[in-house]
Amino acid sequence: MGLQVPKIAGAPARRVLRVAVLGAAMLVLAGCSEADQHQIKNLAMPDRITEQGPYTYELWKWAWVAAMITGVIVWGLIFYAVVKFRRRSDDEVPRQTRYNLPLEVFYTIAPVLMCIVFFFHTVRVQDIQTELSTPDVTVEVTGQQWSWTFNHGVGEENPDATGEPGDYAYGSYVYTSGDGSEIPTLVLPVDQRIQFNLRSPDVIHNFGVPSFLTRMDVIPGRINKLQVTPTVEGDYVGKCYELCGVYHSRMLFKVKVVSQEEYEQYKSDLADAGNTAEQPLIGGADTTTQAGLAEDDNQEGSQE
Ligand SMILES: [Cu+2]
Repeated sequence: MGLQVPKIAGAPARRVLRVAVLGAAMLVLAGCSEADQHQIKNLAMPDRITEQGPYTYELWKWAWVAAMITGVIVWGLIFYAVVKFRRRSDDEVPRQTRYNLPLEVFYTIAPVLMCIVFFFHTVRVQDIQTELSTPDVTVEVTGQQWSWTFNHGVGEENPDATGEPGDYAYGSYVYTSGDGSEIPTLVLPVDQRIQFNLRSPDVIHNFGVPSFLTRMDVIPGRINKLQVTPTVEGDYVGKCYELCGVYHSRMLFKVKVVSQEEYEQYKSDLADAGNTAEQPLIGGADTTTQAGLAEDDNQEGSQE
């Protein structure tokens, strides 16, 4: 209705316009592949594959709902004001000072209430994501410039171990470590509560798997602990979420959630390959190579 079509062209031009609009709409819709539709349904979040993931997703979803309700109210008020208080004659000057007490009380209290509700639910979900209970499996993870080392324990687990040197959860370990030419794989058993003990020998990294819908900083000098329970077998990806230096982009890793038998098999394959250690490789002098760099161009970091 608001579109200006040249008068001389008349009806044919309108038809051309209609076809053009229809064509454009079809193109846009056709651009929505199945993957896009899946993304839209997920509100741009990855599929949840852990017990803890859905809590993050629900928080995200309801934040969207709150934002939409706020949007509808604000848009409604804008359009109402535009129409109701439009200028009706050229020399009309509206009264310059005016207020509406109920409206002002509303737009002071509503945002405060929203912040309180958001805060409450954010803390609730954060508590769930950072909760530490007795783990079924403990994996020692080292984020070193510029890759990851994953240490899997062999034998009985001591769930009360602190992870401090001399107090590891297992008596011996098998490990895998990535470097510039190889992206490491983190293999995990399904339906087990897994604790990641996160360590860094150099700078702050951040351990994250999008499908877990959680992540945690990896900070030199301390052990950060994160627990998740993967519930869906499959292949996923993970990465470092902290801009940690020049080769930060190399800090990718693969995640494979497998059955308990496959997990045991994986660990014995690592042992057969000679990747065994009495204590987990936690970086510093223990990290085998300065990942990603040639021997002679080592930078200060994990080889120290
Ligand atoms: Cu990093």
